[in-house]
Amino acid sequence: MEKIVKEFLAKVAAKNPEEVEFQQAVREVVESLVPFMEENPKYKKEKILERIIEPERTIMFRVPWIDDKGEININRGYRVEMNSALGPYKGGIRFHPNVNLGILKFLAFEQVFKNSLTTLPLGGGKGGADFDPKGKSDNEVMRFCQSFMTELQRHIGANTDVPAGDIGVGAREIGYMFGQYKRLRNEFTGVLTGKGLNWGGSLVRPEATGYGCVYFVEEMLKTKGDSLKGKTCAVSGSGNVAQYTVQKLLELGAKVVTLSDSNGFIYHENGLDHKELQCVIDLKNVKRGRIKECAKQFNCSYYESKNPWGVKCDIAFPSATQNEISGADARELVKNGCIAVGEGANMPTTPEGVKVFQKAKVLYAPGKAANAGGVATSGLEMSQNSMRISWSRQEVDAKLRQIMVLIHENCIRYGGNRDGYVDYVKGANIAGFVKVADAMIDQGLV
Ligand code: NDP
Ligand code: 2IT
Repeated sequence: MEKIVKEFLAKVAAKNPEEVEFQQAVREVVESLVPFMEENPKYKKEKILERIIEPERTIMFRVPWIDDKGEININRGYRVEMNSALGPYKGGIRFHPNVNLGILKFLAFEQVFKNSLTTLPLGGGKGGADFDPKGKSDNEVMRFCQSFMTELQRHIGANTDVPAGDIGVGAREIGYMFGQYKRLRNEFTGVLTGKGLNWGGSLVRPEATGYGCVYFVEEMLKTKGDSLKGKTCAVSGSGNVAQYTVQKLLELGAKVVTLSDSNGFIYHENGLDHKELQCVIDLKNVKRGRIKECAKQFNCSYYESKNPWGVKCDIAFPSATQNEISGADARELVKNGCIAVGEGANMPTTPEGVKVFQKAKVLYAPGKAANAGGVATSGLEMSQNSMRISWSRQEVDAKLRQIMVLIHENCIRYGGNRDGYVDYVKGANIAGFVKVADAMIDQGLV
């Protein structure tokens, strides 16, 4: 078995050199799937694994724009249309200076499995640009978004490919991109999700990734007769996912002791309260400042150039970026008594870190299961757009909750071990794979 995995991964590495994050994401999935495929030879015969790692289409394009000084800037834009077996390509857009093809291919690949897990009819894709929104004026961000969409619009559509937000892309950027799409195509359709509430957005979409992640962790704890009440939680990041993870945790009686950004983290020994969270939301979404600025105001500590994984906590919620928990960080978390991890971010734990958590029997929920609530609610936004109606907050939240419960059940179905430990990685990978693979077989050699 190990030989098959090794040979397969060697081919992937040779064909996609330098795309280290993509290779990492493929490796995790292949390690889960090869034993399953040995028992189900039809997938082997149909070469599903070989097909599923190759994007159906990759688009790369020039994005020229003019900054406030009148200078010309050039960025590189991308859309990776990975798999449309289950529905239109669906997945976020990331604006971050480190964006490259390998990172977007890893994200698009993970998205295929995640979207399959949601139970909704969604294919998988991801896009973005190596644009850094930090320090840019609203006008600069708008000009960039308009230029980006001027090219992207010819490749997407409500029934073709439906982008959304991700790192560096929130309500502001979705607004600018939607406006440009509408202007160029002269049509008002649900071509993007995460839209404003007045113009086709869904209630609970902004909160959905964080809320969903907390619901998933709640389900994991339930299997041990435990709950979130009174648990000390460490959260990383301070953007969309982190903010609403904290909000739901506070609602459920947990204590949140950390938040971070790419410069450092704050440690709040007594736990953040709702008022302080509101300050963070305002700081990050309106003033666009640094998390450091909260430390003085909240009378708590700030640690420059450090991540939060050295603090004592019961549960970790990595909600910033890929590979933010190393093997050493995972060992530190386990040593300090961490019993569960809910990945709000995509692939935030290194392969070594994942092994540490699993060996210590930590309840470990990989991103493609734990953070699927965001894209699931995007799927609900698409349904509402198609029907031209809006569901109430309660309706959307109930559907989101139900989807997270279903994903959790599916992970147990495929990932439950004989000793009672649930391998959520294996469970999510196999459960996500089966639906896509069967659809690909049904649809012939495409
Ligand atoms: P935001 O842009 O709103 O926030 C990102 C946060 O992560 C910021 O605090 C940012 O700090 C920090 N961060 C970003 N890059 C790095 C880095 N290289 N090192 C350290 N910190 C970093 O993004 P989201 O909250 O939307 O996304 C966070 C994660 O969740 C990502 O992995 C994303 O793929 C994932 N995700 C998002 C979903 C969504 O619906 N938005 C859905 C599912 C997953 P700084 O401001 O300093 O850059
Ligand atoms: O990683 C993700 O699932 C997202 N950024 C959300 C994608 C979406 O289409 O809502």
